[in-house]
Amino acid sequence: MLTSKAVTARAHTNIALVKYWGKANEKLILPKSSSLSLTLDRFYTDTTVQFDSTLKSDQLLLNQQPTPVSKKVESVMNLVRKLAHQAEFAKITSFNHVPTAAGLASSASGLAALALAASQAAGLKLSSRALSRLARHGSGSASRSIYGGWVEWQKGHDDQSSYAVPLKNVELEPIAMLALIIKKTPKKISSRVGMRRCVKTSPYYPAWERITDQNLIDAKKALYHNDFTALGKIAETNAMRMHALTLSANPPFSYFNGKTIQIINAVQKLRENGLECYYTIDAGPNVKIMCRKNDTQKIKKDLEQEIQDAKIITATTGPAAHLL
Ligand code: 2P0
Repeated sequence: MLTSKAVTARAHTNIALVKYWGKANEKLILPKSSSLSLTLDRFYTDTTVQFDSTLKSDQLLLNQQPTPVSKKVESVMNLVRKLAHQAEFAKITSFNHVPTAAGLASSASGLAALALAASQAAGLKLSSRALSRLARHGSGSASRSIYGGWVEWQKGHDDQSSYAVPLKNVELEPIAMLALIIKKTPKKISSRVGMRRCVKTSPYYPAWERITDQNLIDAKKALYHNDFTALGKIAETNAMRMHALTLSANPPFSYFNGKTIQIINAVQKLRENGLECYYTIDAGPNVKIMCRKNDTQKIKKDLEQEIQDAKIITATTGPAAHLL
């Protein structure tokens, strides 16, 4: 047979509240510390993989555009070929249901969807844990997008022991995550390069490792004790301390722009007015705001008044990666 069957998988993106920012092993993508995230319903990637023995290399169509195969995609595909003992290349068709101007990370959903679709198309039936490890080889944060809901990526110490696990029986009340999509400013420094620079040059990195380990313990406690306030405070300080690493790197850099700062101030004002919400920011200028589900409309309305031309998308808990 020249071609395998075509398999399509969907994986959702995730937002880390205790963030991954640094590798202990760059080749295997082992993180310096464990991280914790929520998988989101509104942002996802659909990816179809079909192996074809007539192809001379992997072919990628991303959002209907022929696109060069990135190192991240290549890592996952090569590992699938190794595990399946096969040499065929594949046609990969991927569509990101993440607003293009969003600057929201699509590598988590993209590489998780690829891991599931490619492994299935190659005839492998991997466990969720093995899938999480496979996705990790593409992109660290993709290891968490194999699961729905609250997820912990356990850093481990080698290829076998570094994978994500779903957090079961979480008691936290329903929350929403408002994604504020602000004008896209081109990202000059990728996450991969940015975190490497922080590990190598920020004198605060050892403090980050220490505080992140403690943040993870406390965030899980908050999840199991339904303590929204504690979780929000941890998320906010953890995000700001990650960004303090970029400011203290050499040469220094920042993912913030003016709008980012404006939104941070707006969140502080909302809290002063009695509407409890907390922000978190990844490797880009966009801000995500966490609030109780019941407060969503009020907070959205206030933010729309406060921040001009920001598009706000309300997300909540999303499902595990699955086949379509
Ligand atoms: C996270 N980020 O925990 C952190 C917080 C961005 C800020 O994981 O080099 O694309 O492929 O492992 O996963 C983004 O980095 O990096 C990321 P690689 P990745 O979500």
